[in-house]
Amino acid sequence: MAQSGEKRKREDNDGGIGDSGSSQEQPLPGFQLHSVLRESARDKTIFLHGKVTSVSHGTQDAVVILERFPFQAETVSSLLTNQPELKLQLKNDIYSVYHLNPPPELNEVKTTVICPATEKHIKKYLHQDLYLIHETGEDYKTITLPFIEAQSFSIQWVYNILDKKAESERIIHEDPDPEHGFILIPDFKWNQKQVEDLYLIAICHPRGIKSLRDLTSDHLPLLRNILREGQEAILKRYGIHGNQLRIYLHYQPSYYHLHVHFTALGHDAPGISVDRAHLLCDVIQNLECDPQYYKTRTLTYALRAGEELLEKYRAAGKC
Ligand code: DD3
Repeated sequence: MAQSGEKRKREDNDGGIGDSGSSQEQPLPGFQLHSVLRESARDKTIFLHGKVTSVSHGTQDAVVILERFPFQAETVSSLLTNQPELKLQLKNDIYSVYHLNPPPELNEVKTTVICPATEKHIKKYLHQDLYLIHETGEDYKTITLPFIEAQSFSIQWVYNILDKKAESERIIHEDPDPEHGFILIPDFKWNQKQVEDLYLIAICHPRGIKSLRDLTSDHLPLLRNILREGQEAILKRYGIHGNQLRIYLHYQPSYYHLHVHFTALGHDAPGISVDRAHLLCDVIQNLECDPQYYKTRTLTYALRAGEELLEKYRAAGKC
């Protein structure tokens, strides 16, 4: 049902985001819902698997993520001052509940589209039970690394950002040094309308550093640079100090090119739990104490049922 990894890679290499004029005119031609992959009432999000059909591409799988935007202080009062239509739901003493229909410009829904979506994209968003892995340095070499090398997940979008072929107008800060440099850019998850849910990523210029596991004391200048310059750039642009930021790496990451997450401390961004997030300041200190820290330590993280890597650990009798 899903496009092959081959096909996906070829399309990515054509240039990636923002270059295909036709898909911008009609991003989801003839969308038909196949299934709801996941939903969260708390996060006001729903993840859909659907099919789109066009003359040029035939029928393709699509993953569509719908999400309600947070309210913004600048626009929220106009919801109430411009004679809103309020439908009374309940009144009791001084307490009442209404349903308000916002004007269209204050009622937008963030819509993230992955198309063509591969089997892996679809699986990724399917709700599944989680299982904890305790990955030793040896497990990494014999199980995880071969899995990473065999998988066909394209990181063309990362290279598009580094090569200024996509999102170049969104760059907040760049240190162009090929060894210690990086690009700081708002993550897809952030609409940049309010700093309460600020979310930026620092993507490092050097290529081939897959994850935390590849880091040694050789990378300390790069990591210190990302920490310092990233904080400075965010203070300058958004007025948020380093002590109000959560700066961390994921293990496992969603994509195997070293990147660092910068999120607002007050925002419970996805992936900030102890089973995934590693504070950059701790990573730096661990490497200062032991240059081989991340080569040798057991790292613990959760995987979803049905994920290929979990199956590999099961087959090796490791969980
Ligand atoms: C991704 C992890 C990847 C769905 C979604 C996001 N920030 C990105 C392409 C461009 C980007 C990101 C995969 C993919 Cl929603 C599947 O993330 C991106 N550009 N996280 C930015 N700025």
